[in-house]
Amino acid sequence: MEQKADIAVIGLAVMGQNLILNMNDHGFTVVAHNRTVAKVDDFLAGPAKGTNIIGAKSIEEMMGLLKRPRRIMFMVKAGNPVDAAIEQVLPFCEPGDCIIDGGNSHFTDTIRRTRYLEEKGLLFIGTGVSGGEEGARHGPSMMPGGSVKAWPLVKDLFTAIAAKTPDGISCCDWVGADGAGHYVKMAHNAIEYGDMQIICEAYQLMRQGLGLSHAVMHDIFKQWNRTELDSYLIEITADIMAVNDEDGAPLVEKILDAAGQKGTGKWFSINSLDLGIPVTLIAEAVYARSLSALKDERVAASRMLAGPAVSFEGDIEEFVEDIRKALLASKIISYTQGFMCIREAAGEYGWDLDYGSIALLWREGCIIRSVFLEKISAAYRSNPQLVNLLLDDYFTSIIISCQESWRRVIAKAVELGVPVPALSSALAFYDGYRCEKLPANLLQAQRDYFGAHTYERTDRPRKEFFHTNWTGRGGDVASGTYEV
Ligand code: NBP
Repeated sequence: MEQKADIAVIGLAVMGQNLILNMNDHGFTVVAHNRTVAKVDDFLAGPAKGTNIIGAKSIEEMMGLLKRPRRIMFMVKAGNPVDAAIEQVLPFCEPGDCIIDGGNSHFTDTIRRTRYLEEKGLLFIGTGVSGGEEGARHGPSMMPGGSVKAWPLVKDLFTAIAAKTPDGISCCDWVGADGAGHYVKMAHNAIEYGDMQIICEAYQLMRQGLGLSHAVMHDIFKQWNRTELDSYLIEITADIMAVNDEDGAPLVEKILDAAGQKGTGKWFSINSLDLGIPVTLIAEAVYARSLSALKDERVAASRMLAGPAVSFEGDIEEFVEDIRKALLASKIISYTQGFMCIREAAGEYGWDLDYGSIALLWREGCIIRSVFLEKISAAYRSNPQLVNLLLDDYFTSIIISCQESWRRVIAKAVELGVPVPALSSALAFYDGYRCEKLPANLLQAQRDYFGAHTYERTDRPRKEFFHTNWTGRGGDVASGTYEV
């Protein structure tokens, strides 16, 4: 058997097929395999017809067609299917071969798999592949991590097929060891949750609060896309506003308001709790989807729980500009929180990450692509030790210039009874982060009062703990000072 293929891809669902066609376009010879073998024939007779793509009916045949060291990429459902696919190819692997998981795997699975395969003398990459079907076909954002020695084996192929920025930089670069790539992909998806939710809240304010038509909202989103908000998600929102159903009514209003989710936003929110980082906007975005899914309950509640009998009074044009600024400020908070969590994860899991490079990976080829990411990249490039994006001059000046509008929007939303959980939690975070003295002193007093949990004092060095017998009835024995 002639060993002529550069890479094998297992998994011929939407992502696998499109990625293979993309690789073929860039001159790589790909051997395609799928658990349900009939899909190999369908692919070769269909989308792959007339290309250099080779089909393999078995793992053994597939492995025999590969150049050495062999590169085998999985585009299969995340979870157990990845472990099953690993066990299927293992008997045919030899030291130095590289297995790549391009699905949305949880980063802890990728850490485990990297160790497992490295112990067997193999190399493993867990890579985020973003941008959905279109990204996979024409250039995804790619976030590879895993065995460091594996990067030179895939670098040319990955950087060739990935999306490019307008100045030609590939949206693919090595992220870091073991699960770092999949972690960053999870963070990307979670930020996407946040971006989508704040846009939806802006729409709700304009629809429910101001009563604007879809034609007007289409124009507003189009105009916003010519500002700092310039992004794929604002662009498609403008498009969506302009699409009417067969009867001429806006299609978006006929779509059931019950959102789905596949878990990456939830994973990131859970991880943020584990790391102790307040990723409040993204968590609110996840909960907003959960609340939306309670459709039947909400319909019943809407008939029983009255809101305020107030309607908007004021200058609509000025308020729309306030909403734009609230959106921009909240977006800054969302990315700030996302990068706070990535930074904490780097420390926790031992990854050496380049935050400026990560922001550029998302510049094209993915759902959160936006002009804004250049500014994040520039902030980290000029100060790699930047503790928090909010403290970068560019972001500080924007958020300060937006905050009056942002406060007016939240106040008005509360007055009108329009739910804006992500926009308002972003403002609460901003006010908390910039607050020198939070009420946690009282909280610590309460904890010490009822549970002898101890407290630190403002007039003593940190890590010295005190307990007070608040009632005179408690003892002097304090609880341990461990943190969860
Ligand atoms: P799916 O997530 O729908 O997975 C279907 C593929 O997994 C099929 O090829 C199926 O083979 C294979 N598979 C399963 Br299920 N169990 C298997 C097993 N035990 N052993 C071997 N193969 C198995 O495909 P997708 O939507 O193309 O996504 C692929 C990956 O990319 C997923 O991890 C997904 O989360 C990620 N992703 C998807 C998107 C997107 O927009 N869809 C975007 C970014 C990332 P079969 O044909 O024999 O059932």
